[in-house]
Amino acid sequence: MNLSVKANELRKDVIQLIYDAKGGHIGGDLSVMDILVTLYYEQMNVDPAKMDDPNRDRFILSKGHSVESLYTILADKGFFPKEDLDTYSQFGSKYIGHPNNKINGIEMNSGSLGHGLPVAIGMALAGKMDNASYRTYVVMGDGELAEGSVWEGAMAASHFKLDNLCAVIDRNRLQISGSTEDVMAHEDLKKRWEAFNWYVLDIDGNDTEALSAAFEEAKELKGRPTMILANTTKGCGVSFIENRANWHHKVPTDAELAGALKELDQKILKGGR
Ligand SMILES: Cc1ncc(C[n+]2csc(CCOP(=O)(O)OP(=O)(O)O)c2C)c(N)n1
Ligand SMILES: [Mg+2]
Repeated sequence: MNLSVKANELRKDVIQLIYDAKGGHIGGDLSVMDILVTLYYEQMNVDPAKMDDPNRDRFILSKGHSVESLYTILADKGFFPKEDLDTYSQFGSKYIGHPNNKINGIEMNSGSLGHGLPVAIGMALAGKMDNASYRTYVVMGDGELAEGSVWEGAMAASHFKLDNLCAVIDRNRLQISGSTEDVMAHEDLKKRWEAFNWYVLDIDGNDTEALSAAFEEAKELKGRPTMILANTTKGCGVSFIENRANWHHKVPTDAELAGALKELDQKILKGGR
């Protein structure tokens, strides 16, 4: 499967979903898509019919506001019927604006930033104690790193030598109100995670081949958790959404919807990014 094409097809679904529901975190959905596609279509051992399998890989979308990207993947993979998403964001629907573990495929409620890494560490530690073979994956935002609980997790994961844990930071350099470096500076991010004794890979996070290679490398590593610094573009794939803080949470107009779908169709026709 061409993962870049799949990611752009799902970007179209995300934009349509947000347009129809008149709400959603579009910028972060588009930046994280290649990461999620590489995990769900290539890397992770998760089966929609076996979410009670103790050996399934665990996944937490800690930047829970990007749930629309996860929804389109789970629907496409058959975790629930695609029509369920017609109720997205409607009163009474379980398909709300942040991950909800009442939905097949979702392990943890998230959205309050800073909680995904600590919970993932618990899952990975439990896996070690049980001598289990599953791996645990967690995806965080870069703005999310302003939460102190992330750094408590950074300490704990290396303390417990959690080589069955792979974290990813969607490093799009924007958070809700502007540049991460203006709101709460993070650099030098690589050195910071290395100082906490993580193995750090610094890659192009919108390149599915680079992502595949990084996840494979993490699987081989022993004695330390891996952090993938996935350098992405917020709004990736749509020129007028890319790198603009005001598209963190915004609904496209009719003309913007048409323009966005057209840009993505052109990329799909070209067979990639
Ligand atoms: C604890 C907490 N504080 C504030 C928010 C509000 N909030 C939602 S998204 C967001 C910005 C997150 O930025 P980032 O992690 O960089 O996400 P991305 O750029 O990938 O969308 C904030 C502050 C929240 N969800 N949780
Ligand atoms: Mg960000």
